Amino acid sequence: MLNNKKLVVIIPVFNEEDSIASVIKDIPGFIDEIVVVNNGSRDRTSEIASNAGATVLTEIDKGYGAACLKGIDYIKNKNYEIVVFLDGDFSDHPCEMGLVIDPIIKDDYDLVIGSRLLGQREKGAMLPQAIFGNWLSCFLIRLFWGYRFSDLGPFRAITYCALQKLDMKDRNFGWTVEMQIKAAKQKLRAIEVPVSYRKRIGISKVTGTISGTVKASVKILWLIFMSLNKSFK
Ligand SMILES: Nc1nc2c(ncn2[C@@H]2O[C@H](COP(=O)(O)OP(=O)(O)OP(=O)(O)O)[C@@H](O)[C@H]2O)c(=O)[nH]1
Ligand SMILES: [Mg+2]
Repeated sequence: MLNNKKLVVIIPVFNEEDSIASVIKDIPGFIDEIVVVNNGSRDRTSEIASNAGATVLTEIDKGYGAACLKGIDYIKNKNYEIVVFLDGDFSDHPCEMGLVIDPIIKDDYDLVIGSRLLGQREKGAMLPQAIFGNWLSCFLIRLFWGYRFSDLGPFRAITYCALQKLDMKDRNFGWTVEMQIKAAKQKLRAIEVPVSYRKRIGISKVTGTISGTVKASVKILWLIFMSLNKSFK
């Protein structure tokens, strides 16, 4: 609870047994519930997350977005006012959570993106393909919808009310860009704050692999261009 607002964190994970306990341990005490959504990990991620105090859910369908959607479904009727999304690989600094929540609490923003491009990055933490892909996506969002972002970073906070309005759909790599496009289209009050970023613990699932990078890039660009179509939801 912070300023009388109930807060929840949703963490999608897939085989993150080496990092998930560190992530949970560094989440500030003002967070009311930590929800870890596991997608068929073949390691001890669930057990470790549960022992560290998180609520652990299992999503059968693979995919980052599918896990986030499962978390959103779980929190309905729980009266949370702010939802924070965070990765489970310890690349982001969970102790910086106050930075992404502050603009909502103090200035009434709807959505806050933690920008790794504006913040301190450990050398090699973001690969060149990720930096370029993020730049291109943000350039296109600005061109098509006039909203200026510098990153599609996973560490972000949104009011529950805005999240419901966005009616998120993407079940894999398009999740972060979908949220930003819809925020721009619906003219939500959105802002970025600098966040720190370090090399992940454990094995990369997305930008550190060729197949993950290709699939994510194709999906993100497809979603951006599809979103130009007014009837695309
Ligand atoms: N639930 C779920 N989580 C996933 C899936 N794929 C990736 N993740 C999680 O999503 C987060 C981001 O994946 P990463 O492998 O870190 O991808 P990345 O940040 O682009 O690449 P790195 O630079 O290696 O960190 C991590 O917490 C993963 O465990 C999936 O299919 N399901
Ligand atoms: Mg990562």
